[in-house]
Amino acid sequence: MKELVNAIVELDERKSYEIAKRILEETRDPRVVLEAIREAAEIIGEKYEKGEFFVADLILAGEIMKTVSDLARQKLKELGEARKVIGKLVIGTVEGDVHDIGKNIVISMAEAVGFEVIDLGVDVPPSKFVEAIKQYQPDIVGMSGLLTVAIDSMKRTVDEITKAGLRKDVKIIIGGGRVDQYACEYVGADAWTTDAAEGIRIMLKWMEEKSK
Ligand code: B12
Repeated sequence: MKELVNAIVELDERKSYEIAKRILEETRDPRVVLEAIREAAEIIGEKYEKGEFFVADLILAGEIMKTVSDLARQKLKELGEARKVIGKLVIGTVEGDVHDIGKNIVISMAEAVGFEVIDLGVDVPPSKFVEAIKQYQPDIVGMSGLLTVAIDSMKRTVDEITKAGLRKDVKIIIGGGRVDQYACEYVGADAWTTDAAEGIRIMLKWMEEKSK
């Protein structure tokens, strides 16, 4: 795994792709690759903060992480194929934020455990979340955001959902690097996480409670 983290941080796309492919062939465990992406993102974020990396590096890093996570997502899809639908999830990256690598990992994991997922994409305004809840009647709404300003977007989105009279119909989970318990309470969400696997566990628990 360390080898993959290093290759991503060195911004070597070909090497990252090859190592990820080898890990998936040898272990058949996409979590190893996803964990490497997480670790690499932390290091890249720190380098950006220190001024060692620039926006161009972030863009390249984003592309490499996307290539590698697509490989892991493909594997997750294969592993989850035969499952029946257990619930419906509407998810999007909130308004003002275009980071979507984490969101897409959550989508793959959710699909792998049996959720039907409606992906609203990135930079999603509150009104689009509201429309999607009316149209698809999901059990859960997931909001992703990595920028500090995304927290306010999440709050505006939850407020709009409440104003539309839909808040009681859905559970809301927020995720991404900037969220914590304080943000969760401020936003008015039901749960928060910075880890996709934990997010899936929370969603599965909600579906289990609902089916009782
Ligand atoms: C790659 C990257 C980019 C790429 C994004 C490409 C893409 N398609 O997503 C590009 C180049 C576009 C980009 C742009 C910018 N970025 Co940027 N970016 C990053 C970087 C390096 C990695 C993000 C990433 O993909 N991480 C890997 C994924 C797997 O992690 P994750 O998203 O946290 O997701 C995990 C969990 O949080 C969780 N999760 C996520 N969402 C959800 C949702 C739900 C419902 C659940 C359950 C779970 C969940 O599951 C995932 C897996 O476990 C981070 C650094 C960092 N440490 O995060 C900076 C970072 C987020 N970016 C930053 C900044 C400043 C910017 C720019 C403003 C730069 C600029 N000057 O233009 C722009 C903003 C553009 C915008 N409007 O959104 C800052 C944010 C600072 C802040 N506090 O606001 C960071 C933290 C870098 C830094 N240290 O300064 N960026």
